[in-house]
Order: sequence, then structure tokens, then C-alpha cells
Amino acid sequence: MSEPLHHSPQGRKRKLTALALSLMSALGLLAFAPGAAQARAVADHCVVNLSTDEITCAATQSKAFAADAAAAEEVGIQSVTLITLYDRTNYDPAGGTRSFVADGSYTCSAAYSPVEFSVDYLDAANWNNRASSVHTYRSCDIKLWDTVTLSGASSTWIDNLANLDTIGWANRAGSYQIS
Ligand SMILES: [Ca+2]
Ligand SMILES: [Ca+2]
Repeated sequence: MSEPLHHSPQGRKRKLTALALSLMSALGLLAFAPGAAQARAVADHCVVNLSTDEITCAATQSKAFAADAAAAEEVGIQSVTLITLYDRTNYDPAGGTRSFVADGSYTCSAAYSPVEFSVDYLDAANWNNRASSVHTYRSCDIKLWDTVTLSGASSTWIDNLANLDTIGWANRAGSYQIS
């Protein structure tokens, strides 16, 4: 059985922070291993699954989506993408991607308030000050925050933007919210 989708934002935020911290530990260990640079590049496309609380990484964006879909299907969940962050502009996946997926029934609400999901600590995922384009789906929009703690300056709500530099937000986001 999948757990209900409508967690409180606070509970969800704590869970994602814990996941991000364990990923940081994993990356920290890799940094001391031979071939760390290669290991890091291989895992530079990740899918964060809100329904299973799993983070799946692979060498390419399509492989990361496929691996997430396979893992989610094992517990009866069909993943749909809510947002994807791209290191490069123009939704070019070559520099790395980070996607946020939920159960197939999920659609963001039309209103921006309340915020539906908050993601802190992009630094722990090696994504601080990195996103240069962003694509959203399922009626979701994204708001970027300068720091990793949802504080400092914030962007407007963004639907899709091929070049975040046009609003002064390329290589700047440390955390973000979805609504
Ligand atoms: Ca970038
Ligand atoms: Ca920043």
C-alpha cells in the first residue's frame, strides 16, 4: 500500500532533509574512494520520489526515470514528474538533472498558497547554486530561494523557464518550493 499523498508540508520537509543528509553522507564517502569523480558523474541524474521517499540516481535522465518507475511500480505506485531542475539552460540534460516525482494521481492545486512541497538543502544533493533552467508539470509551479533554508531572496513563481538568468536566478537556488 502506498501512504497517503497529503502529508503536511512540515513533515514532508523533515523527511526530505533527512534523505538529503543521507545522500550527502554517501557522496562524502565516495569522495574518499578511488575514482570518486567518475562515481559522482554516474549518479548526476536523480529522481526524488515523494510517494516512496526514495531518491534514485543514474548516469542519464532517462535511466534515472526508468529506475524510479521500476522501484515505484514494485509498491504499486505510478510516478509522474512534477518538476525537473537542469544544470544547463534550455532544458539540456547533459549537465545533470534533478527531478521531483509523485504518485500518478497527483496534480498541484491552482493556488500558490498553501505551498505543497518544500525542499531544503540543495547543497546536500550537490545542487546548490546550480540550476539554470527548470520545467514543471501537473499544474505545478516552482519558487526558488537563494539560501538552502528557504530564506534570503526568493524568485517569482515559475512555470517553465529555459534560462533562469533572464530573471537573475541562474546558478543561484539553494532550496525551493512547489505549489
Ligand atoms: Ca547551472
Ligand atoms: Ca544561492
